[in-house]
Amino acid sequence: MAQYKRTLITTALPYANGPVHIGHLAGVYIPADIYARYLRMCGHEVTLVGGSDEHGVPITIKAKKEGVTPQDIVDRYHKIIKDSFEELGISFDVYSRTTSQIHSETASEFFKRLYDNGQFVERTSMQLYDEKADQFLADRYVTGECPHCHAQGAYGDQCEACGSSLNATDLINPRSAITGNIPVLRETKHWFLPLDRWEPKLREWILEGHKEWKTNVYGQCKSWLDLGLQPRAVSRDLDWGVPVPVEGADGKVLYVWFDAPIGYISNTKELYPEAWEKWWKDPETRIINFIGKDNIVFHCIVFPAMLMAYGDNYQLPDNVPANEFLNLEGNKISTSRNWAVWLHEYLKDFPGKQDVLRYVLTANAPETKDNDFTWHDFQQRNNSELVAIAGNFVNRAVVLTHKYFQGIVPAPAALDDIDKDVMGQVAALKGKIADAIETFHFRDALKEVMNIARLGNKYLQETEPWKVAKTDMERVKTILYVALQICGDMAVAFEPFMPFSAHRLADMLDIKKLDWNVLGSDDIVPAGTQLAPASLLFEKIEDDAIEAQIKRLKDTEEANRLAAWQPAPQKEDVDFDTFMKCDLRVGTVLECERVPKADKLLKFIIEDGMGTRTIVSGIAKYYRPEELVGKQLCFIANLPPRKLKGVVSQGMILSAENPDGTLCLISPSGPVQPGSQIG
Ligand code: B3M
Ligand code: ZN
Repeated sequence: MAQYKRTLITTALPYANGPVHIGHLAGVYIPADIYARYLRMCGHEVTLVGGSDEHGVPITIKAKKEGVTPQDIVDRYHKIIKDSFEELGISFDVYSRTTSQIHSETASEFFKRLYDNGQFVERTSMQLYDEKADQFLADRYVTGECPHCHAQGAYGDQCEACGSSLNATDLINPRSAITGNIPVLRETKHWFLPLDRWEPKLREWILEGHKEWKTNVYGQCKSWLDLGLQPRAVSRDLDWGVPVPVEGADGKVLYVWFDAPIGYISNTKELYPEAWEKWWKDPETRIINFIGKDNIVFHCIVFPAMLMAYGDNYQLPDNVPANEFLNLEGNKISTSRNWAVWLHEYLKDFPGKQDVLRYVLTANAPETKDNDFTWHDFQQRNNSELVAIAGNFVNRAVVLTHKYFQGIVPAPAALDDIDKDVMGQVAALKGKIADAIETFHFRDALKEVMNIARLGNKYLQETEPWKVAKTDMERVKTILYVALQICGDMAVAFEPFMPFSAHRLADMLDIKKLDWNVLGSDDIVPAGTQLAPASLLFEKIEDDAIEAQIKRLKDTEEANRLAAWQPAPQKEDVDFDTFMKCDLRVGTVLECERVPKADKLLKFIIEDGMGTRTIVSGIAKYYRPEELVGKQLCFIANLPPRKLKGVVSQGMILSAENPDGTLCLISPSGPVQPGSQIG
């Protein structure tokens, strides 16, 4: 890093068509924030850039569904996203939006320059068109069968089942997402960025120049490059986006993936109207893009090709540490299916517990493979790691200092081996943590941070100041002095990961500034410092809070199941004679009772016109026996008798099953003579 003067850190711009969830946080925003905070603490010049991606088809679809304008949608979600990031402590220097004027000017100018310099090819092609809606169907406006994995419901730009990126015209049996109509093909003109022209340069830059990139990133780039790059359309027929700034482009806007990465530039401009260029065009600036794995190709191939095509000394990213995905309780996180832990809701449900979420999502970050978030793991990590290890150590050190020395940090006598040893071990962790952060291994880094607290606990366990206090107060002074230095180390090392707790701890220890360079030095909390009263850094999370979250997910699952319910497909045809063999009749319930030891079964005695018969039916969960006596029901009379839990059933009562699995008995709509046939 030494050869760089400054680092520009960008974070993928979340679409403003919904709030952000834990998958976004674990994949992009928390790692980026850790990295930015760490570099700042080291005294490095850093800018952390973010913003909402407010263009693209999903936003217009949502607006249509709700009967509002796309601007209403993005205004709503931009605010939720921005506020919740802030509350979580993501330390953006700027968080802006792609509907800002500075962005549309910047994106427009970018396009215009490429256009003027002959960097595009113009192509007329056939695109899907919805005649009823009277518009072209770009990207997510079409769904259909994926040509690769044959999943249904693939989008016109991507199949979520197999992850392949698609052109709308690749879909098998395409349907308009607006009207459900079968689209037709219509001619339209678009501008394409000929990625093939940049392929040799991209190959060299990535495959030769960036072997140090994460294997998932490098590997994805390599397979794209090995397949051969094709020109990519950078415009769309849509009325939401940055208008294409050339003659004859009415009704066309820049493709969202063309304008969104330019958002990194416009946001930097907004932050530094005068000085922005040094963050983009000075080779002494290092650019790092934090993204999720589905954005790799756009950041490693398309955007760099755009920057190369623009020229003017724009710098390419130095690293693109993309993460894999985080799942939730074993299932893929999904905005449309509401299968997510939404940040703004978490902040409401767990006030003051920002650091717990930051901790759990880092400890379990999907850095090398997809990972799973579960509420039980969340609770467990809070209770047995944050509370039991970190909180407990700090509390013991501070409480004992208050007990024996009125909260004034004692001056140590000469250090024993055990004291030097623990301080040496903490100092050694500093290098490990720094290395891990600088190579984007935030999970490992956090593990080492927690090891500082583990060392502290072990040290107190071994030195037992509460026992020594009975015989040797001088020794207690040294022990608590050392323990408080370790608390100070924790405050420093916590800052990038858990800034709220770090600052609370720093306040408790009266540390004015959290500076990475003092980590592991031996006088972070000087003797004579007056400590604030001990306060708990972390609190236990009780079962009921966790159960409430799990219940919410179960309710979501149920709601999704109901929403997805479809009648069973019609059975094969039967001929009339076969149907007529089935003897369906009406009967009157004379008696009804539960079948012992079978919680589902009711036993009916039915008057069937010819006498009485016994029928056993599995509907006990939905009816009380006494409410059925006297009712008329329909049954099949000519099934062979069957023994159920020791009772012989002479037929089957007809019922229908609702989507939620509840059963409903079928009765005639008026009185019918028992034994009458149905047909
Ligand atoms: N909005 C896609 C996404 O949220 C997109 C990222 C843009 S980064 C320039 O996955
Ligand atoms: Zn597929």
